[in-house]
Amino acid sequence: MPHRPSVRHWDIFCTVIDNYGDIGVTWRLARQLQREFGQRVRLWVDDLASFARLCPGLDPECDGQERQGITLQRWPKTFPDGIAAAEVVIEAFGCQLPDAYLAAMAARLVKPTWLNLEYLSAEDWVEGCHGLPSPHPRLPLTKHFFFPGFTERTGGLICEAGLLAERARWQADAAAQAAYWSTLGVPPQTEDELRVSLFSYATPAAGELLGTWAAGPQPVRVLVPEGKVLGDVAAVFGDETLQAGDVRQKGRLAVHVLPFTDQPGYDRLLWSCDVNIVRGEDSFVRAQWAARPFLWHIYLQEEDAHLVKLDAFLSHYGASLSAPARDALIAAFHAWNRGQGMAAAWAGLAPQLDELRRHAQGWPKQALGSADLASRLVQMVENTLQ
Ligand code: TRH
Repeated sequence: MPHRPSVRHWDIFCTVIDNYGDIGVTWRLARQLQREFGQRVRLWVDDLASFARLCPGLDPECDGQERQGITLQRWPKTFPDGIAAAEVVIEAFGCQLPDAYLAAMAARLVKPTWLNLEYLSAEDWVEGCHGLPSPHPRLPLTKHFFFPGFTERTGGLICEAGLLAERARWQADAAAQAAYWSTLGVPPQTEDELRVSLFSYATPAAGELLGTWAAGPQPVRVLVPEGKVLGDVAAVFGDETLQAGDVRQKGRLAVHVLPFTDQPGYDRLLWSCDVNIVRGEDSFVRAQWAARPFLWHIYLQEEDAHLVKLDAFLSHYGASLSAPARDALIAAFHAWNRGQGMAAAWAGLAPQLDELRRHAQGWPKQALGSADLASRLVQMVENTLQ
């Protein structure tokens, strides 16, 4: 029988820099810690309006509220005095904890386990940095780095218990998928149609690929959740803008703009498409759990650091592919992230989709390894806080 961890109070701090990745990851993790490990979690967020997009029902005007078993707390510019520190403190993605809260941590008899949850990377150096301590210069506190990753010597990847089985059931259930498409106002998939979800940053690669599909031999239906790429999609049809509910057709291409949903809703979209185009960190991981071929629009970093990160992932993901499939995948990831060359890249990728589909099915178990991120995190906390 698996060991049940002690119930502890956790405070997770998250600043919304831009987009939804930081809040997407912390909200997902908070829910998993509560549901699967019985932990008591309070999530501090500086931008509740952004958070409300992926947590319907959240009131952005309300400073403190309970949603799905998690206490959601506005993280105000001036942090209130008198807040007691939790036993476990997660500082997400290097956000700076408020001084008043650090003082509360230092005042605890048993100092909290303090972790900096870092961004996901498949780069080799992550293994050497995962778990490293960083003592506070003044206070009797030590922060440890927690690096998500794709190997046993990292913090692993966020994946809820039972998710892969639930996804497999969904993908085997044609009736559930038909009902799903119908609620979105999307027609049933015809036998020869390719169905693609598109959630990327703005890029000319999107227009180029959609144009290729419009002029191509196969019907392609693209589902686009409202977001940054809509301008590029609109331009393909000569429109200024598009919004949720809009449907456009050009040649063999049909495009449906979908409303932004909650995270389980987005998972269903990924599970229901043949190919997914994703971005950032969290949707990138969810596309892998969807077990379908995907393209990753990586978040841009200074000095092209993101390209190193992109290639590190490709070398893991592509390791067991045949040379033609690997080359085609690398060319397509690069073209998308360069913002050009998608027509040629797609011509190379399309004949490899069967192999990529088979590969995508085996990948989740390999990527997860012995344990998911929340399990590794709880174990690390158990090891430090007896
Ligand atoms: O929004 P992002 O671009 O976030 C990025 C990255 O995390 C990046 O690494 C970080 O530095 C930057 O933010 C600040 O992409 P990401 O990570 O995929 O997050 C999107 C979240 O939105 C994810 O949790 C899935 C969720 N989502 C929904 O809940 N509903 C939807 O309809 C869609 C399309 C997404």
